[in-house]
Amino acid sequence: MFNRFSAGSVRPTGGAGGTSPRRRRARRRLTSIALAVASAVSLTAAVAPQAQAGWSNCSSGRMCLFDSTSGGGAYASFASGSPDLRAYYPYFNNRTESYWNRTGYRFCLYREPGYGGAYLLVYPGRYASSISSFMNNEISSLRRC
Ligand SMILES: [Ca+2]
Repeated sequence: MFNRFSAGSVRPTGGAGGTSPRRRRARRRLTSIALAVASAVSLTAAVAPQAQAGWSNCSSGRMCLFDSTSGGGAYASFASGSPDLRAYYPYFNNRTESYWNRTGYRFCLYREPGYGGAYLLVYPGRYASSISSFMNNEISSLRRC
């Protein structure tokens, strides 16, 4: 079941668009928890991961999500993100257990489709071998942020 995604990079989809005032307010409400999560992650993510089969699937310039911890299992990679993993990468909806941001941009990984709910803020070059239980297997959309 992993072969479909492990064969190569998945084409990114555009995720540009405006942000509604309602969404901004919702995001503000969740900022504190998101920042707390991001802080916890960044403590363990300052150095590039060791070269291993799983991590090495992630090419420079891509934001990579992995189905298992430590860069394991199936993966999907993105240049700019996806507004709805349910629609565009159905296997990966609510599947992410580790990630690596090999882009020069900050990325936000959201709990809900449409860039909704709590999010993880991932700085350029950062990775996580595992993510907090609140966000583990919950990521449903992502974009540069
Ligand atoms: Ca979700």
